[in-house]
Amino acid sequence: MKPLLAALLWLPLAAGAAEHHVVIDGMKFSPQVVQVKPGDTIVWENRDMFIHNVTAAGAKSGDLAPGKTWRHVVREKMSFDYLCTLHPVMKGRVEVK
Ligand SMILES: [Cu+2]
Repeated sequence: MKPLLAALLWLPLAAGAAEHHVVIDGMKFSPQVVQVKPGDTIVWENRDMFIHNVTAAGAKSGDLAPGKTWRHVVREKMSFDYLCTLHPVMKGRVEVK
């Protein structure tokens, strides 16, 4: 994504924006479904002993080593499914209300 476009899409954290945590452990995302609002931040934390990633069309964490976290600000009112491309059975969903 071009820097200008990224800047235009970036929304300051509005009052009331929340932070949601998804733990990656035991080859699972939990909670598997997270419900958020635009402007909220989701933090994925890899507590597993393996490398995992969070991958969707508009959200790509890159590979997360054990102990790493990845923060993602939800900018659009659009729900999406994601998976770990290293272990495609690992799936999750972000529901944006
Ligand atoms: Cu994985």
